[in-house]
Amino acid sequence: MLEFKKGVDILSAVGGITTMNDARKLFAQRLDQEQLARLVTITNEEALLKVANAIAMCEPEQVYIHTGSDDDREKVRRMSLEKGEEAELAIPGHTIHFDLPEDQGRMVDQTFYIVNEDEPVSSLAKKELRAQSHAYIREHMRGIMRGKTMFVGFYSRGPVGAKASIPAIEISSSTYVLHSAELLYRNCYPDFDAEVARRGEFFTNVHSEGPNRSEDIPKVRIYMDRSWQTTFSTFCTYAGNTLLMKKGNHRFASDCAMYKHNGQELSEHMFITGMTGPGGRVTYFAGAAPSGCGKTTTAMVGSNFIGDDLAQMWIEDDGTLRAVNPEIGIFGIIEDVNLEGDPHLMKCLRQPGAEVIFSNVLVDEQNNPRWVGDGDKMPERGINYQGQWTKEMVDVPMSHPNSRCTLMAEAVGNHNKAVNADPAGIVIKVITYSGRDSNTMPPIWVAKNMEAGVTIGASIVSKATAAEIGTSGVNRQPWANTPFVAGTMADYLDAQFNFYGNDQMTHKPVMAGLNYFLTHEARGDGGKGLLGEKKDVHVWLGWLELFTHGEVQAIETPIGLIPKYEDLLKLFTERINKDYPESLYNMQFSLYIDNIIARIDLQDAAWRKEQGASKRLFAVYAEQKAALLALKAAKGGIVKPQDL
Ligand code: SPV
Ligand code: MN
Repeated sequence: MLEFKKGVDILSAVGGITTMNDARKLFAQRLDQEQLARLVTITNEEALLKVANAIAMCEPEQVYIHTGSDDDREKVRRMSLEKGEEAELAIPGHTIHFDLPEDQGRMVDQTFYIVNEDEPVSSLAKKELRAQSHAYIREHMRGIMRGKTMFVGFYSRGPVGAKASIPAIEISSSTYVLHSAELLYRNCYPDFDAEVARRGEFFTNVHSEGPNRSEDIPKVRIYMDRSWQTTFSTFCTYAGNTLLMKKGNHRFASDCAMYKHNGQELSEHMFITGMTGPGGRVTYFAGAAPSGCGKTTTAMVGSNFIGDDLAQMWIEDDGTLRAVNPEIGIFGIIEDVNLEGDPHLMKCLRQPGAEVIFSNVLVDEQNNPRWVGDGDKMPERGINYQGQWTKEMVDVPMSHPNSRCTLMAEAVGNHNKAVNADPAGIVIKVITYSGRDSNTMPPIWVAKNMEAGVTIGASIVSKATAAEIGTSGVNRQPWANTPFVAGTMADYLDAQFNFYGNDQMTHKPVMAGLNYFLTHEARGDGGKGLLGEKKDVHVWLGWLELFTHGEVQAIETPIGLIPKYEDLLKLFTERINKDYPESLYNMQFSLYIDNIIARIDLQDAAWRKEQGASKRLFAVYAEQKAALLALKAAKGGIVKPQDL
């Protein structure tokens, strides 16, 4: 169990401001008239104390309240160029930002949950005792903004007024961080007070890049104070480590879902997208995938793209599962983004019109951004995050594999802005889970019931990617969300069962696994590489859309329901005009029973180490394994769909 507001409030203790009187005195000393006038709009005392303590702790030369106005946005963009945090590229509105070579992904080894004595946390998370974090922050964050301007912005993680939207304050000395915040989140300065009153809570984030030098990298810390819903981040700039309104606050939102609204809400690492089906109906999906596994691409395949990273979900009074996107933009991996697989996004990246921050790509001699897999001829030379790069440096990729593009979702052709702005939320009818699995699960399998659906999420395995520094190998990635869940895995599993199993949810979603990463090598047909291509996602989602409306039948297997060949063939033709031989279908959808059983055994063993993990999960594993063994005895180790 997590207790809120327990232990020393570190921001307040280091800042030393405890009364509104002192806060107002400090504002009068540190803010000019214009900024003071802006702060009048915010009356919530808890929020004002947070801001006052951040100022007292960081000691900036100036404070700038970002109201979200066009003027403020322009000012931050301009300052970012002047400071050199960003530089202009050839296309107007496009800029480049470089993070230090050591700061190219989430620094998992330097990211900690601040915990009170005896507070249990996830076995997959790093924690530090409150006293130690307190000492670190006191030593390294006091005066960290001397000579700099502190920016303070008030945001809503979701449409203002939506049940699961949570307000947040972003405080940083980095113009790049604030520029990104404005592209990715809804500035809700005029509504902030009302939103805090409605939701009864808000999150606070304090970041400073400090001198931004490689030599300070050992001092990088990314702290999440769960008890006080406050993050601290120092000596780094990569948005995943600094713009903590994203993953830092996603972690707090997960705490809220587990410990304040258990069985009523979930905070997921999921895209949200709508697929158009027969008669023009739009069916909305929410799907989880670990970082770097095609979540953005999948999301953009939809006819009504909403978001690519996060979903705040709840059960509405009418019994539907609703979700809002806490974001309004994309901080997407850019490697392998090209015209073929990502036409909508490519338009934003290659043509004028959208405001885009490119990070850690190569800038060529024409001042254009270039990245591995962009589909163009490789440039001779350019500048990347490590400095000069030439084509001869064959062992050094021109762009970092975790290079990113930051832009507003509304710039993307198929984004549905009105739906993303609706506080009523989006009715979600399909939930998907995926990972990088080269040899086991088929491209789609649908859970027979909610318990099996929760089990699909609990059993994601995936290969490590460049989004996280210091990870390698194939790892368990339950719900693709465990890097962001602080509570114990057993608590999280319960929260999942309680949510999907809640009787109030009378309109249950279809729950399915997805896997795009099966290889020829694993199926032994002599070919090389992936069995499918990016655009096949249109078919997988298209089939799920039909299935959800009962318009295609499926084949029953021990692991769930799989599509029939004829239905997929039709969709391959209709949706992407592509040939789909039955031999490929057989490679993709035959059950490789030993692999599947090995996967179940691994999951079962791992979950048994989690104290108090729900028996419901083990029951699903046991049932599936018994059915697989029976099938193997009857039909052999590799079973074709036609033989089921
Ligand atoms: C991810 O890595 O999952 C991202 C980017 O979405 S980050 O902000 O680093 O989490
Ligand atoms: Mn993500």
